[in-house]
Amino acid sequence: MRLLIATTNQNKVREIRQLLDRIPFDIVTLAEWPLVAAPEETGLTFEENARAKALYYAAATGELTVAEDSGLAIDALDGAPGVESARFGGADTSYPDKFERIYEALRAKGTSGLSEDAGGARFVCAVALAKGARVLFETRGTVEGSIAPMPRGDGGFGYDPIFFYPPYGQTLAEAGDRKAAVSHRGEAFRALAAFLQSHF
Ligand code: ITT
Repeated sequence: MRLLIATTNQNKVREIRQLLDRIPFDIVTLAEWPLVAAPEETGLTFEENARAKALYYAAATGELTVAEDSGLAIDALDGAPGVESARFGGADTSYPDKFERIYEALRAKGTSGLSEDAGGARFVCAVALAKGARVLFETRGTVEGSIAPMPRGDGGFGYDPIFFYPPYGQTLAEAGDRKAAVSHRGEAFRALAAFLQSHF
């Protein structure tokens, strides 16, 4: 059986491959379909976007397809950047600039940006599995944490340097291989792996 990991984000591909390394599927990626353009992401929720991406790529390729939509939700910013995480501050804005915008927004809310002041934050990962025009399975993973007072660490990707995970006493960018055990993506893709193993 083949399974298409339908994402344009190579950091996601790397993490998802590791999370699915025990399932007996041939993992394929969008590299096999260079002419298939990425769809617009217009959903208001992670779930809507994950379903839309899975159905779009399943229709375009004919493959059993998994897609995910993920992002960082900060309580003090009413859930921002949320579904806009990848595009926050503009598609070409670097992550250090995105971090600075987040610290600015937290200061504007009257918080210092420190964990206790800013309240909680979480990473969310909504996963959808599709074949043809049908969604076969959906799941969501989350990891709870807070915003670190300053970026730390150079592992992971995206917002990991500012996401402080209290049980580790580190940001997820400092957690190295320990990220997968607790991450939003880890939780969601372990549930997907269990579904695939029991249904295929
Ligand atoms: P695809 O839609 O092609 O999958 P994308 O990167 O555009 O790729 P999303 O719209 O789901 O995907 O945006 C996810 C963004 O959320 C990602 O680019 C990061 O900014 C952030 N993000 C998601 N998971 C993360 C993680 O594990 N660590 C840090 N940041 C993460």
